[in-house]
Amino acid sequence: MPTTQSAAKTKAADLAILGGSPAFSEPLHVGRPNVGDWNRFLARVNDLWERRWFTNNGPYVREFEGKLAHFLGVKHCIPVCNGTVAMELAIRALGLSGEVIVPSFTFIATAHALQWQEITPVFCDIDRSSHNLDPKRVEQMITPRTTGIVGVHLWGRPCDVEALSALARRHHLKLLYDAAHAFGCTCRGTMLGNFGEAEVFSFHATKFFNTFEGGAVATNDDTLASKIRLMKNFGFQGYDNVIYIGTNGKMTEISAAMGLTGLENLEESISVNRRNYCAYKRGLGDLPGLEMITYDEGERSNFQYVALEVDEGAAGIGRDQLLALLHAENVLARRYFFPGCHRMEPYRSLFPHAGLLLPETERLARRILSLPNGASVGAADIETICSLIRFAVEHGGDIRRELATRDASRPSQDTSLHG
Ligand code: T4K
Repeated sequence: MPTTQSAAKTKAADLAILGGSPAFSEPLHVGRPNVGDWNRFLARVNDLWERRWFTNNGPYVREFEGKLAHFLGVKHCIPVCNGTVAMELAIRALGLSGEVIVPSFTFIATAHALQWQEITPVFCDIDRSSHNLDPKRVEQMITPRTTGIVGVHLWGRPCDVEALSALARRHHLKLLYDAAHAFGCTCRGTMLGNFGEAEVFSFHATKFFNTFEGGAVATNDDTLASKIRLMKNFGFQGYDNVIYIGTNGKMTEISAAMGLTGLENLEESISVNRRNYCAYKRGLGDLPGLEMITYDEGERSNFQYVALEVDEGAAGIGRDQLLALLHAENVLARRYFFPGCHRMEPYRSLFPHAGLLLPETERLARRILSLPNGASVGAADIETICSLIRFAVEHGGDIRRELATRDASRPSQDTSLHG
């Protein structure tokens, strides 16, 4: 557990980036895993140890599968080894090819899962307030080669599922959702996992709910579900009979044991995230130039992401300066999802002008900052983080001047950070 160390900052020179002591003695991460009850997990590990059944659709994976489907109210929720493989399986099972429309403002895995199968991700711009695909822009990106749309429920906030399904129907396109952030979230009261042809979850360690590594494909389509079940196990039907092309996408028993334990703790994880989110909101709400994402009170959300937009003009400090300042204090905030997939390889070489069609994506990528959340972040930590940010905004001018003086005297120093 990180400990708050140094006294509050009273002048710019107290900041760690300008030579003061860091506010935290240990790094405070954005994605510390939420865990359930250690003894419940250990009991399951003992069982699987005794049973000598470690993978290949073992009893814990089967139990986990049933509990996931029940929780989501979906017919099938097939656990797999990670969210990226879940995406790849769903994309392949849906028969996507040619071009698929996808946001650029997402984790790189969304685009890679397409490109990996030689499908062209066509990057589409997002809506300024929802940060999700803008359906009007999606329609403009459709060509004769388009076979599908992949929407991402970014930060766990649902895409405009009605507009996207109407669009998909009208143009005979398949609709898949990357719901990596959205486990336990609803859209108009229905759990995400029930929309489009299929939806994909990530249960990676940094997600709100984790199985160490893991993921799942949720669908109400029986045929699609049986295809995915075959594909995740090399296409085996029975002992010696392969009836389909497949890969190894299986979840292990120890991951399922972690998932079963985490499910028992889900409501607690949500309430901790929500408490933290509200504390940030109270601590930062009135600062000029800073806007935290909001969650719809009428929906269920997991509150995992505390994402902040920094408007440099109004805040008096830029996003990257704020990030450098926080890192120096041991607050490892992240620029999820800077710089946008279209500015990463191979896409930036393949589509060097993609940015011209992505003004909202580029704007958000310059402003966004994700702050630490989860069970390992306490109220005192959040108070300290908020007071650091408040100090940065209130003393933006002094900080910029002092940094400029420092950089001028140490021209070889690079204060830029890795995204
Ligand atoms: N689609 C979307 C929209 C996604 O966001 C993701 C994954 C996927 C698809 C693909 O799903 P998976 O195949 O991953 O299941 C992290 C995660 O690795 C990635 O799963 C996640 N999105 C993405 C948003 O974040 P990095 O490169 O930021 O991870 P890393 O190692 O820097 O960790 C983040 C922070 O968490 C660090 O400050 C350290 C801390 N941490 C990390 C791990 C792994 C811990 O405290 N404990 C840990 O075990 O990508």
